[in-house]
Amino acid sequence: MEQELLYPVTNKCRFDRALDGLWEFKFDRASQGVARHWQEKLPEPIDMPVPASFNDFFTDKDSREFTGDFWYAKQVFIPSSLRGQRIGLRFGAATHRATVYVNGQEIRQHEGGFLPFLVDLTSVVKFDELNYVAVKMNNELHRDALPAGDTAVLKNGKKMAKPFFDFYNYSGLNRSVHLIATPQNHVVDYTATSTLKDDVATVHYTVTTSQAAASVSVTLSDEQGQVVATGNGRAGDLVVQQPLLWNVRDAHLYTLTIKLTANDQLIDEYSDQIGIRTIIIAGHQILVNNQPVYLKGFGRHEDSIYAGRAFDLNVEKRDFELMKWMGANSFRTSHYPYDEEVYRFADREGFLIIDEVPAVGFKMAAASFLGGLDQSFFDGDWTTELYKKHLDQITDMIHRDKNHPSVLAWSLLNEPDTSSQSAVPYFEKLFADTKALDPERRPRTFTLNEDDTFDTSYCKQFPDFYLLNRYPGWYHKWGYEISDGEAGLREELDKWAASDIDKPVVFSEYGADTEPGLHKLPSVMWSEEYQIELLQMFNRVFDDYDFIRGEQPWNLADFQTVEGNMRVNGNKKGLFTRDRQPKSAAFYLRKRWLGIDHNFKN
Ligand code: CKX
Repeated sequence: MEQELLYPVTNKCRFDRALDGLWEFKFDRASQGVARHWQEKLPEPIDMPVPASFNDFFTDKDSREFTGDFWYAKQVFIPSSLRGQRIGLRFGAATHRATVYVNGQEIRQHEGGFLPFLVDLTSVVKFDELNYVAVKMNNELHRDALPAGDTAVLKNGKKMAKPFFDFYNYSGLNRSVHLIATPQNHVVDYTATSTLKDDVATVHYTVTTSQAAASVSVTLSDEQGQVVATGNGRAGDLVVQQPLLWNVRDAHLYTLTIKLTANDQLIDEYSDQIGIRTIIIAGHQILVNNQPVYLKGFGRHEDSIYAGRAFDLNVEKRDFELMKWMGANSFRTSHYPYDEEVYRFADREGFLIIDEVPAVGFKMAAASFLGGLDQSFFDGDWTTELYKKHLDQITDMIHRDKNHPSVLAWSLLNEPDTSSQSAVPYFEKLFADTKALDPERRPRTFTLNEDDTFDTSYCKQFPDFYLLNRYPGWYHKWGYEISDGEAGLREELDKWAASDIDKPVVFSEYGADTEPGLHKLPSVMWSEEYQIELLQMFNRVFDDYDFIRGEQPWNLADFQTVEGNMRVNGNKKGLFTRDRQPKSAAFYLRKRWLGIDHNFKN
């Protein structure tokens, strides 16, 4: 049960209840909690909302900046109506690591702050009673963990997170915790991949069940609820005549229903929405349903005022309305897999997602105000342990997100240091070990940071298409030198153009920190006018190179980071402010994007 990641549903055979609300909470500064049996009852706990990061609720800096062990707990009533079923707790995200206790017993540990895990408590449940769920968590950063960083100990003995990445180390139960129950024999997982020929689609499905017994039947229904295809067995093909395809910004979804029966008795049922579409990289084109697409979108963050990195349905709805207003059609889950609701939004709205694991900070001294030493990250003696966790999280991300039509590609790292030969063995193994994880074999890539150019990166041979993070006009050749920045960018792109590489290039980051409301004529950096001028420069360049097949400026909205002499209460490169209001550049870019189709350059 603990490897299962299917999205929880309630139906005739399954039970699902979100445990959102106030939980008990306590910092464990001395890591004495287990020794003091906090797993049986937290002493003098405070209230803490879930889902939420704990950091920004506090008014004292020691609590906001807390780094170390901390605990959540909740009394959970489990009705006897669930007796005989598999009982589990599904954590959407526990950042960054957690040990779960139920009624004082340790059940399971998990590391990875941005992907779900299941805790099987069938053997310890007390029915028709309150069960004490306690979660010991830790948010320390390490070089052999994702996302990478250090944990310093200040002279006053307090620990402090030193991230090698540019987003605040928000921690806690950042996504919902669900109490779930499934039949003993149940659907553990399914896959659905489509092929198209003329006007006929074939959806190849596979179903995994927890026990061999029982027969499997599958139906595919259209948006009107009409059954358009049926299948029997744990694998098969569902043939759909004149399918309503899932297209970019024109999404159509089908409902796949899987039933487990024995002696004509329904044992288990699981339904999910899928889309019929294909994804191919052909030369420097990205094809969806054999039609070229041009990505217009954003790098984003799960970041909002008060709840930090928690998933907030309200913020997500606003973000999708803003992206639609912009005429966008895509985004990257920078720099970690987002809450599953985000992918369901994208499935319904026809957005393409580049799904990214939190392999970020794999570069020492990514920026001066971030910690780190001056050596190649992949020369470090931490890479063996890191690799295991890295592959684990890629495996879980693909396992969780593989059936979403919105998922276009997998980003296996953000801005790793590939400017030294020592990175190559790590990448060779990573791209080999992840090749067969996705039944649909979607493209795999990673973002190249601005120091890792056509000339300096040793890892150009690995991506199926390129994601370039480039900052002329900001981190180099800034201000009045921006024209030299443009020339330098064109110089690099001319090398890509002249090379024998024929793959799509997408600009996955470019931008300028912009203080909302600061206006200057003529422009100066940080002003709204400068942000527009910088975007104008990049757009001029994009339109001159046919192999550039996408533009995703950094970032959709301003977001919180560590304190630093280059951060004014966070990163201000958003097209929108942190409370989701437009800067002038949003109107400029909207005009451009509403003027170019989703199949621009074709
Ligand atoms: N790239 C030159 C990663 C993002 C940061 C962005 C920035 C850097 C740019 C590196 O997570 O926010 O510094 O704005």
